[in-house]
Amino acid sequence: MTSVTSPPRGGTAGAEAHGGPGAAEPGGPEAEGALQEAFDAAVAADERIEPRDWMPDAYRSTLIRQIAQHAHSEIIGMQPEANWITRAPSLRRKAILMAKVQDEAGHGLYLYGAAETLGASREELLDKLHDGRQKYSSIFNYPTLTWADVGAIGWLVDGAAITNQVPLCRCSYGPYARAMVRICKEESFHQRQGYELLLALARGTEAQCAMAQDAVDRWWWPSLMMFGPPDDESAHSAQSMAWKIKRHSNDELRQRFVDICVPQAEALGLTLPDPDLRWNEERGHWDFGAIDWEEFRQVLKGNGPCNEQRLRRRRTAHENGAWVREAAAAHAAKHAARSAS
Ligand code: BYC
Repeated sequence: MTSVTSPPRGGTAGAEAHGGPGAAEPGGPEAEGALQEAFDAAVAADERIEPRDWMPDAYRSTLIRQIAQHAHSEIIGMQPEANWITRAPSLRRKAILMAKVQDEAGHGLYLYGAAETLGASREELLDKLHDGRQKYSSIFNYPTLTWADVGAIGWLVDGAAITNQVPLCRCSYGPYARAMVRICKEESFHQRQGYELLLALARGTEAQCAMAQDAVDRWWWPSLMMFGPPDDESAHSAQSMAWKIKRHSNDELRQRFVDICVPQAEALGLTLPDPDLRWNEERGHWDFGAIDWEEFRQVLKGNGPCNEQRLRRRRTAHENGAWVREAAAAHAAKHAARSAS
């Protein structure tokens, strides 16, 4: 998008939106109004907002909040699965799991990179994660008790993530949308590996099948919570949808996910732990039972089963990596000094 380029870098583009150069004082309230109008028109026309473009402060801070939370989820999300790398049951499973966990680190990097285009540095965002000022997804505060949890995470957690993230590929902010395209491709591989892992267990011995069922029983409800609070309690949905950051509401995406999972569970030969699950002919969707929103609130407050452990481990990893960051900075400074001389 070029029409809302801010005046310092983009000249008179904003004023032109108001009827030609000179229509408004650069930087004055009229110019600001013209920029806002051009921004609104670009969003309405489904154009992409790019880093150089003018954008309302609240749009910028909403994006930073959501992208940061997403990036944090990716790197904290490495922990529950990494717990099983040393105990994967075969070399093949170990190689696949290592690749998946590395992919999550890569997703974190794309997303921190997208947040940097909005003026939020990675250091600042990590500080906010480490001292609890920014959130990460509730789902990663649950423990991975058995090998089948790796399958359940792939099938359900990555499945929920894809359902949520595919529409984000059409997000109005260019760098976030483009990062999501690549992330979604990798997430769909992750989802398939989880499904295939669970299928192998479900078709295995009685004990393996029971382990798969137990994992699905524990991960189903927390996966539904990944989509966020119900629409009537979602603080940001309406504005984010108006800005075309989010394309669907939390409840719409949650329903879409349930509709996808029911036939998949049947194909796996596993049961979803919800006695109220039934097809609603009139709605053309699966009805499902009540979600325990008190559990969700507690997890968000830091009282989930693994909140403390996840953050402690993240802070330790960050401290242990300090020498790498220092060495990289010293290396970059040396090269900059050399090229300057
Ligand atoms: N957990 O107004 P709402 C992955 C917060 S990782 C924690 O509906 P919004 C993967 C919300 O932030 C996938 N917090 O908010 C990695 C807000 O609090 P603040 C992670 C939640 O932003 C490794 C408040 O509740 N995906 O794929 O409009 C291995 C009110 O909510 C949660 C993303 O992050 C939650 N579940 O909508 C495997 C996707 N839900 O910020 C897989 C990008 C809500 O006001 N994010 N909150 O303090 C989004 O799409 C949106 O941010 C949400 C929430 C749908 C999550």
